[in-house]
Amino acid sequence: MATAVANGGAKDPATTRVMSVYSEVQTSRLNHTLPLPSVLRAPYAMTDGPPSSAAGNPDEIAKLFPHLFGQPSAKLVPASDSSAAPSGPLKIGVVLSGGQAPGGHNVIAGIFDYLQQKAKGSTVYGFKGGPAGIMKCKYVELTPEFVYPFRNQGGFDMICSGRDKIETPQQFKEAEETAVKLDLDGLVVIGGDDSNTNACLLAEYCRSKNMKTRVIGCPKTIDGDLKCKEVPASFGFDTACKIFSEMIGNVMVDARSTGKYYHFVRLMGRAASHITLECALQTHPNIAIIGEEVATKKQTLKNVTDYITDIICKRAELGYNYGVILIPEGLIDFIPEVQTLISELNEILAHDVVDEAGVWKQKLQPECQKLFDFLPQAIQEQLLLERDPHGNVQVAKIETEKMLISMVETELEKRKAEGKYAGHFKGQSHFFGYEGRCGMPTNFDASYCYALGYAAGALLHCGRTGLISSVGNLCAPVEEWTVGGTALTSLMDVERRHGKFKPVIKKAMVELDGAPFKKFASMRDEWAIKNRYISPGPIQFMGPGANDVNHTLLLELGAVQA
Ligand code: FBP
Repeated sequence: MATAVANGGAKDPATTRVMSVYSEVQTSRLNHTLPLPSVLRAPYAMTDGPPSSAAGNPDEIAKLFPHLFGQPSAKLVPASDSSAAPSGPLKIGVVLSGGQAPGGHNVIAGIFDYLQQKAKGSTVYGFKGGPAGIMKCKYVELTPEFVYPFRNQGGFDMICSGRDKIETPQQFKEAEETAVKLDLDGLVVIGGDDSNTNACLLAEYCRSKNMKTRVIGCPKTIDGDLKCKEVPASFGFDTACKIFSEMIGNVMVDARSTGKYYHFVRLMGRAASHITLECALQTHPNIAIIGEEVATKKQTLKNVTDYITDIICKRAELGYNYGVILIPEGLIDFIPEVQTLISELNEILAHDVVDEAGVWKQKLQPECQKLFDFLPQAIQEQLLLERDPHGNVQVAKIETEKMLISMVETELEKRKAEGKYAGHFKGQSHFFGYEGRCGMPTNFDASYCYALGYAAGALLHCGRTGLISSVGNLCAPVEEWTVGGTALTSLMDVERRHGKFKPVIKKAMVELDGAPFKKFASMRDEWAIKNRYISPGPIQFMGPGANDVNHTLLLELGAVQA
C-alpha cells in the first residue's frame, strides 16, 4: 500500500486511523456512494455572471481588494463535449481552518477525486494543523490510500485544523514561500467567516504579486452563520443539529419520566442562534431563547430570567415541575448590558494585568462594575479568559446555563416567599457542543461537502481565484444541485478597528422576519405550556429520515411554509 509523504517526519502512528477497529457503521460508510450534481458528472463549461459588488461599503472594499473587487461569480453549465474543459495536472494545497464540522473530510475527498478524474497527474498537499501548516510549510501529500479511511467519516483528523491567522506581512511572506516552494497552482481554504476573509486576502496578495497560486474558499461551520443567497448553507450545521436534537429528545423523555428536573441545555453556535433555533424546530422544547431576539428587544439579564421564571410558574400551576430550556452559546454576548461590559473588559485585557488586587476593575464604568459584581464568580472568571486569535470572547467556555439556573432559582425563591409560586425547581445543566462537531456526516452533509470539494477543484482548474465554492438548489435531489463560485469580496463589508478599515465577511444572524424564526414564534407559546416534545432519534443513513433536509434550509429556501 502506498503511503502518504509527509514532510517533518513520518505520520504519527498514534494519530492515524486504524480501519481494522472501525465499527460496522464506520466501515459501511467508507463505501457509501456519493451522488454528484449532474453538471459535475458530464462535460461542463464555466460561465461568468455580472460584475459583483460588496455586502457593504463597496468603495472601501474596492480599495482593500484592488485586484479582485468586482469580479463575477462563476457557474458550471453542461457542455456538449469536453473540448472546452481545461486540461493538465495541477498542484493544489488544502487546509482546514477553525472548528471541526462534519463533512470536512469529504470536501478534501471531493477535491482529490476531481483532480484524479479530470486533471490526471495532479498533486494534492494537505497542510497540517490549519493555516500554521501553510506558514510553516508542514504538509502531507495525499494518496488514494491516505484519503480512503476518512471518506464519509467525521472529524478533521486527516490533516487536523487550527485557528491561526495569516495576518502580518511576515506571515503572508511565509505563505508565499510555501506556495513557491511547492509550486502551488491553487489553495483551498475550508473555513468559516474569518477564514474565508483570510482566504480572500491571500487571493488578493497572490494576484498583487503576480503569483500563479489561486485561492478558493469553502463554507464550513456548524454555527450556520456563513451563508448568503448564493451559499445557502455552511456544511456541518445539518449533522451537528441532528446530533444535538437526538440528545435533546432524550433529555426530554428523561424530564417527563421523573418529572423533577428542568434541563437547561446550552448549545454551541458562538455568535448566532441558528443551532438553537433549528434544534427547537426539531424537538419542541418548553423554552428556547434566541439571542438575536434578545438583542433586538434590548432585553436585560433580568428580562430573560423573568421570561423563564414566568413559564416555570405557569407550568407549576398545571402540575409540571419539569421542562427543557434551550440556550444559545452566545446568549451572554447578545445582552446589550453584557456587551458593553465585554467590550470594556476587552480594552482592559489588552492593556492591563488582570490580577487579584482588582485595581483594573476601577477602570470599568460604574454600571459595568455593578453588573460584573452581580455575576456569579465562575462567570466573572470565564469572562476574563484569554480571547481567541480573532479577538472573540470564548463563549464555549462561559457557562451561561449555570448562571441562568442560579438566577432563576433566586427569582423563584423570591416568588415563593411572596406566595406567587408553589412548585419545586431543580435545574440540571448541559452543554452540547463538542459532541456534535465530529459526528459522521449525515447523507446531506456527506453529499454537500463532496460537491463543494469537487466544485473547488473545478474552479481552480478553470483558473478562478477569490471565489467561495457554492452549491445551490439544496432542497432538490442532489442531481439537480447547482454548482459554481461566488466572489468572496461580494460577501464583505468593513469594520473600523484601531482607526483602520478591516474587511470582514458579515456573519449571517437569525433573521426575526425570516421563515425559521417566524415558524418558531408561531408555536413557542404552545410548546411552553403543553408538552409537545419530539425525539428525532439518532441520525439515519438509510431508510426513514435518512435524506430529510433540516427545517432551517426547508424554510429559508421556501420548500415548506412557515
Ligand atoms: P468555527 O466558527 O471555526 O466553525 O467554530 C465553531 C465553534 O464550534 C463554535 O460553535 C464554538 O464557539 C467554537 O467553535 C469553539 O471553539 P474551540 O474549538 O476553539 O473550543
